[in-house]
Amino acid sequence: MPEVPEVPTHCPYCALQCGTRLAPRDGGAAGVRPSPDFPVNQGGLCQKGWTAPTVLTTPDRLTTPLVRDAAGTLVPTGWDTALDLVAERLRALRDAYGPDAVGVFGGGGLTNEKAYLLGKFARVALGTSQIDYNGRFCMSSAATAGNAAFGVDRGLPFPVTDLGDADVILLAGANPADTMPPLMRHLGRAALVVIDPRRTATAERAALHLQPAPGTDLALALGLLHLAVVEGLVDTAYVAARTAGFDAARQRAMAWWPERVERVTGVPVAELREAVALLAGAGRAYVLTGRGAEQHSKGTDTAAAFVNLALALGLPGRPGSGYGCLTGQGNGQGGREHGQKADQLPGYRMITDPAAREHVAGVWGVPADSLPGPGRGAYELLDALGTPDGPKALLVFGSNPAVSAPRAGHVSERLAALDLLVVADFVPSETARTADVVLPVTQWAEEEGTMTNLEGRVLRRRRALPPPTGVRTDLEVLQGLAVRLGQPADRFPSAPRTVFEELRRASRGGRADYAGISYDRLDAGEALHWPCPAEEHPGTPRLFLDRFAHPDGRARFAAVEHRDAAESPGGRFPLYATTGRSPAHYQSGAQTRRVPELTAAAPEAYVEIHPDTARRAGLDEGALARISSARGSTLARVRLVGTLRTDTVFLPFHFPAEGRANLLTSDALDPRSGMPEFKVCAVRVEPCGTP
Ligand SMILES: Nc1nc2c(c(=O)[nH]1)N[C@H]1C(S)=C(S)[C@@H](COP(=O)(O)OP(=O)(O)OC[C@H]3O[C@@H](n4cnc5c(=O)[nH]c(N)nc54)[C@H](O)[C@@H]3O)O[C@H]1N2
Ligand SMILES: Nc1nc2c(c(=O)[nH]1)N[C@H]1C(S)=C(S)[C@@H](COP(=O)(O)OP(=O)(O)OC[C@H]3O[C@@H](n4cnc5c(=O)[nH]c(N)nc54)[C@H](O)[C@@H]3O)O[C@H]1N2
Ligand code: SF4
Ligand SMILES: [Mo]
Repeated sequence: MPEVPEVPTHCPYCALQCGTRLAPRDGGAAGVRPSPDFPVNQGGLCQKGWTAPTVLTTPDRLTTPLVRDAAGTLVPTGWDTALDLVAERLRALRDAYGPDAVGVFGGGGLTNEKAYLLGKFARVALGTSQIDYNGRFCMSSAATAGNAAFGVDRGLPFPVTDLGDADVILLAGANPADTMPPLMRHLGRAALVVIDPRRTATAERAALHLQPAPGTDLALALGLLHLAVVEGLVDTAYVAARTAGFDAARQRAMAWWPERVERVTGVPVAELREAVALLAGAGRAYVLTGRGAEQHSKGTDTAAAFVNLALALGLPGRPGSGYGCLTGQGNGQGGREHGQKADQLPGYRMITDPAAREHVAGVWGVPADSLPGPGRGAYELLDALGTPDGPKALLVFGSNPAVSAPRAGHVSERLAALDLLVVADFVPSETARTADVVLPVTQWAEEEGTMTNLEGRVLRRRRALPPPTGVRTDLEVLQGLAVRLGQPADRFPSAPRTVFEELRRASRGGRADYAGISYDRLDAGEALHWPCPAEEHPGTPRLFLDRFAHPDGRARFAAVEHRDAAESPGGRFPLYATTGRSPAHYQSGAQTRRVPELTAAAPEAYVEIHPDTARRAGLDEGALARISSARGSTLARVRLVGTLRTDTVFLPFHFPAEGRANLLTSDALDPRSGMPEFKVCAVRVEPCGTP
């Protein structure tokens, strides 16, 4: 039998976008192996990447549209029937209540082409302002802080391979040993300073582990800046030449003397001093943040406080040093550039900017004043569903909010209150199962497109296999709906290459400029990081070497102040709960819970708890615990962890039904970014069965 050639592509999951080679096999399933030559993973893959092809042939793969019948059952139907029905009901709702009666919820896993066309579909075909996406739950705090400080938001303004030469790397609330395992090969040389309430696999490898109480990083970062100032470690020449606003930021930090920081965070003064000495003493140093520092009602200010520290030490834009945040989802970077955000148009343009509206409307061939204004952020959008002023219909592409949204019990009620819920997915996710119409779409290995990884590098996703019969691409679905809503078909092309060509024009001159990037250049093997304004331009692997993106070229310090989390432990809820990830599962688990190897590694919801805390609650290893907050309660299997703080429990959010960690989390939001407080709430823990 002739050998089928392997197809070079990338893992479907996280923002590392590890390079892979996919070997098509009989029956549609495929074997995968790491590309030996992709610099980001250098031959490594995590267990999720190795097993990703399993989801392509999962037994419950969606292969036909489903429509809920009068008896409440989802029944198979044809594409024309399903799309006609959706378009007809959307039109009726729009006629009755206006265009904002229809909402759209996107995702950071969508390709650039899908994210772009989804934003255009909302603004042009539906005319709604009510579009946002799950990246609001992920990168919004870091993005807001990055835009304010540097004038542009690219998670890592340098290639990940630069980290390999660092002497010291501070990781604030990131656990890449579990969340991006192949990244660890670039962190092997550096001394790591890890800030995490848990002694994670990453913290195990650290030179210094600071273990603050959840929600106190802002005080910690202010304290580190304080020490840098009083110990004369500030790079005054850099601060004078390249920044603005230092004095106001320094004044705030002066109130955070080390003993006060120890009192608030629980981190001993000696460790604070050691952290600053390590960072300031390094020739090449990086400050990186993850969701642990950012997913708070003060996440933007916290990220800004870590930026302040990096600026004071002269790191951003210095060769071999820098500041960055580790973007999470596969296309978490590109997904926040092309217009699926409530306040944004393609090219990272703002929807309130008249010049941006003119430019994008010109590319779209519509009048600028026909474009709606900014809509609601992701949580506010979900919270408004089915209310008198809120959307009556929601279209979901690439998210599973019934599991992953904060205060998920309430969000599930809002979803149920809709007149029409439409979900495009390839598996019956928990959200899809509650929908009125389910549209079955292709997966990564069955479609073409581009993704932008955590270092701003644009990558090609390639089709290696035919999709199952009956399945359409997201782009085909959007085109089918747009045409039924009265749009010309060529305004909503379904060929990814055509969509990308339009995206290039729409992004031209914007903050995230893709004008010079083409499928041909990418297919020829060029490494292209945006901005790339022209065909002859080599792309920009390293930003800020000469200037920051503000008009005066200077980075901005932010004068930020610590504040408490929305909820503190006490009374009926004496413990902190924090949430995050386990190595075996991805996000809401919709994909990875369908992979037997991964389910064997982590079969059910669990809670990490200190043995002393467990004993006081009457819980042993392996017992089923009920964890309760003011919102609701979750059931999870006890894992005793002797290195955890005694005042804190940890739950992963990958599990469905009564195992959802988000039944506990609150609706507190960051006022600047709309980021939910996933990382802090107050809980009680008790044996399951206790009334
Ligand atoms: N296995 C796996 N990998 C993934 C994903 C996945 O779902 N599973 N998702 C991808 C995505 S979208 C993302 S966003 C990234 C996220 O990657 P990370 O940011 O590394 O992941 P998290 O586990 O959410 O949070 C990191 C750490 O923050 C700590 N933490 C909790 N509260 C606090 C706090 O108040 N302060 C500090 N300093 N730390 C705190 C947690 O203990 C946790 O170890 O991972 C990506 N990779
Ligand atoms: N408690 C707590 N909650 C959290 C977090 C936390 O740390 N703690 N982290 C938050 C973060 S950082 C994130 S990123 C969110 C993520 O949470 P979700 O938004 O729920 O992300 P996924 O589970 O990846 O959901 C993606 C869904 O879309 C489908 N899908 C994947 N690719 C495509 C595609 O190309 N097209 C279509 N149509 N469908 C597709 C998948 O099958 C899956 O059902 O969760 C947030 N929720
Ligand atoms: S680290 Fe991320 S991109 Fe790499 S194999 Fe694992 S999930 Fe895939
Ligand atoms: Mo994320």
